[in-house]
Amino acid sequence: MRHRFRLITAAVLLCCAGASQAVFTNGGFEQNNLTGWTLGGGSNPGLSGSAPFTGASVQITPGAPGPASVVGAMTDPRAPGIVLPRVGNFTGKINDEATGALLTTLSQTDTITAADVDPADGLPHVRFAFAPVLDDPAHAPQEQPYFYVVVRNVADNSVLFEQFAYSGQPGVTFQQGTGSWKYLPFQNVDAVLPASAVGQQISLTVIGADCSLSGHAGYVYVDGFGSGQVGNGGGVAVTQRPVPGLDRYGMTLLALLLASAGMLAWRRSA
Ligand SMILES: [Ca+2]
Repeated sequence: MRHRFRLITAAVLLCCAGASQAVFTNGGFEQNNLTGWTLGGGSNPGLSGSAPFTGASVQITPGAPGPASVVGAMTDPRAPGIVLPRVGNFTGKINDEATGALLTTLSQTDTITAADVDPADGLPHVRFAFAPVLDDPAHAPQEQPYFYVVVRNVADNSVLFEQFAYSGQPGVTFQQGTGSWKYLPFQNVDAVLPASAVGQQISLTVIGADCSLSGHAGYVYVDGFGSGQVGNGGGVAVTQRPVPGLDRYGMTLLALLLASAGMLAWRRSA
C-alpha cells in the first residue's frame, strides 16, 4: 500500500514537473563532440565461441580507443539509405571506414530519475536510434565486422537491452550498400524500464568493430540517447513492449526492447 502511495505521489510530481528527459549527457551529440561519453576499445581478436553471439562473445585486446566522431549533414557514401543527421544537427559515429582490426567502445553511466518517466505509461524509458554500416568480406562469422549495443543495470550488471549482429548475419535484414558494404537503416530502440528503476544507475555501451583479420571495417551511427521520443528524421519506429511485474530491487529483469521483431526474429531465423 505504501508502495502504491509512493507511485501515486511520483506520478503527481511527474505530472507537475512535465516530461523533460534527464538521462544521458549530450545524448544527441548536439554539442558537436563526445562530451559526456567515454571512449574505449583496442583491437578485435575475433568473437569467442560460435553463433549465435551475444555480449559475452565480445573480446577486446586492450589498446588505444578506436576511432569515433560526430557527423553533420551528409549521406553515408557506403550506405546510401542512411541520411544524416538522424536527429538534431549531429549524430555519433562509432569506429569508421578505415581498417586495422580496430574496435571502439562508447559508453556512459547515468542515473534514471523521475524526469525519465514517460507520462504515457508511467514508466521510465531509455530511447535511442542506431544504424550499423559494416563491410562484408564473408569471413567466418567470428571474424566479421560487427556492432553491439547494450544497456545494463549497474547494480547487478543485468542486461536491460542488447542487440548484436555481425556483417551478413543470416536472418538480419541487411541492405546492400556500395561494393561489399552492408547496412541497416536507422532503428529506434525503446527500452521500457520498471518503475523501480528510478534512482538506479544504468550503463550504456555501443561497440563498432572492424573484422579481426584487419582488412575490413565496420562502424555504427547512434543518436537520440535519452528518455524522450527520438523524434523524426527517417528512423523506423519500433513497437513498445511494457515490462511485466516489478521487482522491488529493480531493473533485475525486465525491460525489453527493441522490436519484438528485432533480435528475437533474428535468432529465430538464424
Ligand atoms: Ca543528434
